[in-house]
Amino acid sequence: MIIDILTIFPGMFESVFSSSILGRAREQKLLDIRLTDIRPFSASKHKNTDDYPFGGGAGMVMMAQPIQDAMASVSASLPGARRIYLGPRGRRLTTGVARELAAEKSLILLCGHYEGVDQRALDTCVDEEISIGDYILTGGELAAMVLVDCVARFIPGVLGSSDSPEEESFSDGLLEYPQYTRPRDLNGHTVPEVLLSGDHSKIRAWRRRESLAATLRHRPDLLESADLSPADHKILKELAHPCFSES
Ligand code: 4G4
Repeated sequence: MIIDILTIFPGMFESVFSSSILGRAREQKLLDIRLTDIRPFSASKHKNTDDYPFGGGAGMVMMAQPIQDAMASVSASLPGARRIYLGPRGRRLTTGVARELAAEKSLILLCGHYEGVDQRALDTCVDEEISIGDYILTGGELAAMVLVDCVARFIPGVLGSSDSPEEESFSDGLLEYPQYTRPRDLNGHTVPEVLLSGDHSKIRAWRRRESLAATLRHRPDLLESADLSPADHKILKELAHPCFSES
């Protein structure tokens, strides 16, 4: 997959995209991340990318011209790419959206700054707006990094073959069960016995119960759309009314 990011701060992305799983995915050519600096596309003498808002008010607005020209240049090399603007008005980024975007051959991400982007650039250069959550950032760059990280996990081969994105939190709509590694005893804090038992069906059942318990406790709203079996519903009933369950 090719992702081209249009930004006035290309330097912000270096370490995030070179580390860990994203760095490996790029080395393996599973992911080609390109950074396009918008500033050189400015037609103004001093390569400005922002200007005062018509109608007055505080702050600056990103000019349409540099964005339109940068987008035209990048689009020419990536015909058919989905052009996404990261902004607080957008459709919320979820696991489902990430899975959908991971199926694309290429994406172009536009990062806004200041008070936002001249509406005419958005009208002519962008297919959709996506938001990573209900809060305001100083720029779209961090949102673009979050989107790339989240989407990359669904590109086949990016996670090791034994590690599936579909086994993580949210893919069945539940929160993750607790994880432990060595030592077995950390200053008296021990690992749950069942995980040392070697009984894999018992371990699976314990983990499912822990996922259900964590979801009920921390995000009960998720249970409404979660993928639940009759056995799961029985466990949830026990968890909600502990005094009625055996043992
Ligand atoms: C668009 C309009 C994304 C983009 C205004 C970007 C939050 C998100 C920006 C701005 C962003 C999000 C500078 C306010 C850049 N903030 N929730 N900031 N601002 O995905």
